[in-house]
Amino acid sequence: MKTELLTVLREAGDYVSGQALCEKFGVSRTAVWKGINQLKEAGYQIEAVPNRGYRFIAAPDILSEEEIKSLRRTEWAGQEIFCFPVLDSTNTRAKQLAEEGYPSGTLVVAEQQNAGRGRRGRNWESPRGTGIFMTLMLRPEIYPDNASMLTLVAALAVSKAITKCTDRPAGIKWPNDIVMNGKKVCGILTEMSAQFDYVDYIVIGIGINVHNESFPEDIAHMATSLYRETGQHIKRAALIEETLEQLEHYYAVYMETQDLRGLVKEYDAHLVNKNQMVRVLDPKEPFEGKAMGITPRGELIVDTWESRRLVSAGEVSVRGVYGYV
Ligand code: BT5
Repeated sequence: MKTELLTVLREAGDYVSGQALCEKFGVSRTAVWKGINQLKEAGYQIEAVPNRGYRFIAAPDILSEEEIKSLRRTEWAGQEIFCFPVLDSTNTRAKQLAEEGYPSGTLVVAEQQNAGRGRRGRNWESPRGTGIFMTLMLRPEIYPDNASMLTLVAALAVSKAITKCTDRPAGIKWPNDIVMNGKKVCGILTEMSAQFDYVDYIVIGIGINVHNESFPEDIAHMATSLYRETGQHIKRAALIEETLEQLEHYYAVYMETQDLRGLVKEYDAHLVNKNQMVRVLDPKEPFEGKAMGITPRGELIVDTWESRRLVSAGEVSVRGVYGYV
């Protein structure tokens, strides 16, 4: 009921009479009144004027199922939403839901993570209320070999969504970092459960720094937030919705060929490493070269003095020769 009330009031953008709401939901006036009061208690500003009805004024920055669902314009992403005040990691929870049989497109969101994870056992700083910590679970009919490209698909979606919500450019540092003014504002962690020739499920974990005013000393030089970049506190639920919409779009392009051939141009246009000198931290043999763009399989093309090398995500990290980018 709260979700439906919110959706109707939001979409109306004007007064909706108590009577109209009663008729729409087939409930009593008292039930509508109670629903409105619950929304107000949750922090929504809703005006009530006798003889005119209720009017939506503003939403708080909360990550509840109602809030995200009332903004939802997607077809499949986020059809099922689970919001938690605290989790160890949204990726871990999303994997459990996948094991329990929840459908493709299920979304897990947390206000805080106690054990937020980066790649290869690294940590993701996830303090309460500062950011978006979310994981989308998918059950794509693809070969396991093609799955790692979904990280790049998600990166493109997040960078586009950030630009739409903030009006500022957000680039991609290959393969999974979103960068503003040379600092990391978002990281993506894709994990998979697969058999030899098919994928059971994939979870795409996305961490976006939204309201952070500062960062722990060890990452302060390379981390930033949307607030630090824009001076504005944007609404996280709106950014989640935008990200899911963009993901649906780019995912559809990816699924046409199960690779990135339809997205290479757009990805390269966002690639902050492009034409930059990079250091590839290959555990066998680190090397340096100039990043030229990506291949249709999502590898980074690096020109060294001797040859052109293709770097696969997952195996290595890439740093700028002169700093993080
Ligand atoms: C990533 O790993 O960038 C993937 C981060 C994915 C986080 C999301 S949050 C929702 C979901 N649930 C999870 O448990 N994880 C996902 P990687 O490329 O390995 O980068 C990790 C490194 O980024 C760390 O070693 C730090 O140097 C730095 N870092 C940690 N927290 C950060 C933050 N909040 N902002 C910017 N940089 C950070």
